[in-house]
Amino acid sequence: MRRFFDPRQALHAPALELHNGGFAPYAETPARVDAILAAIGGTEPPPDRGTAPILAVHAPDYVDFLRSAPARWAAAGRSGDAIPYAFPVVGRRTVPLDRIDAAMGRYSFDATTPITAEAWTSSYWSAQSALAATAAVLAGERAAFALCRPPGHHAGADYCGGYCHLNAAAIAAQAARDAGTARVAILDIDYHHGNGTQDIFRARGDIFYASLHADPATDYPFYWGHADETGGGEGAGAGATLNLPLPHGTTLTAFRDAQAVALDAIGRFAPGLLIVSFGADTWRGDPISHFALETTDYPVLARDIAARGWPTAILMEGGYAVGALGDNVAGFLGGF
Ligand code: SP5
Ligand code: ZN
Repeated sequence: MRRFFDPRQALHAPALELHNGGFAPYAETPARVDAILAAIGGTEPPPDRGTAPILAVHAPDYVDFLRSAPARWAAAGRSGDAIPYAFPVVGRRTVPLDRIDAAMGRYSFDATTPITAEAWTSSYWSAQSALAATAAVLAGERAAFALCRPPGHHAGADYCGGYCHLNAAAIAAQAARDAGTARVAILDIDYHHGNGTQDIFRARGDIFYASLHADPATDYPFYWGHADETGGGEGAGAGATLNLPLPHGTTLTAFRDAQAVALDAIGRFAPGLLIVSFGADTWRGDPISHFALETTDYPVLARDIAARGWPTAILMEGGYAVGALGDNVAGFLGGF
């Protein structure tokens, strides 16, 4: 399987994140990259397809903000990573975003996603890796992998959050549509609900989004991913979103059954391309998650997906147990 990654994706390295009322070491560390690379062997750098495929998904003002926020933070006299602290939730309205803190809150949905000086560069190349894997599949490869780090599925069209700045899966799905694939399905098996991906496509009927994740009644991101969110907007998106929340302690049997439900729904949609948002934070020892999958479960899950026969681009999302991450990712790719 071809595998894509650019070394610039490892530059983004926030020091701390807000966690349970204090600052804790940032879980989405570039050490994740080293662990995965050591386990899967060599990768190819993606070609540079520029900002057009990113702007096909993300708002231009949001992209401008991501690129300029670190300099604005420094110009305000701050050291360290840019982190928001005030959000326009109450009385949401349009205001001038001249002060960096107003802009930070406007374009973020949480305070766990610093915008470092390298956030744009790393996220840009993460998106390029996703585009390269998708292009390889559209050109005839059975499957391809993009080591998308930073991850993407929490980022919306105009907001960051959940360690994500650009939504690589959404950018890849839209690029496939623009290349002529009529129907694209996204299967999201990260521990967390992919709220950004859902938001970006929720009103559309041409891109199906199915997600298995920890029940948002107990887990981040709380405000999305409930079973009654089935897609919407004016008509076309109704029924093109499928959320399958799962309880803490979920093991292979229940996860595999839920994945089969998602795959059956995707089968009825009949996609020309499948994009898998793959998170290894479903592993039993993940430091921020509460499922109980074993390393030996990942090849099983991957084989179930591969058996459906759809051309498939596999994109990395979460997974924070660095010591087990390489085996879990290599196992999934090997099983596929
Ligand atoms: C892509 C992805 O998996 N994003 C997950 C974002 C989860 N953020 C909320 C959980 C915060 C846990 N913070 C732990 C800090 C430990 N040092
Ligand atoms: Zn996750």
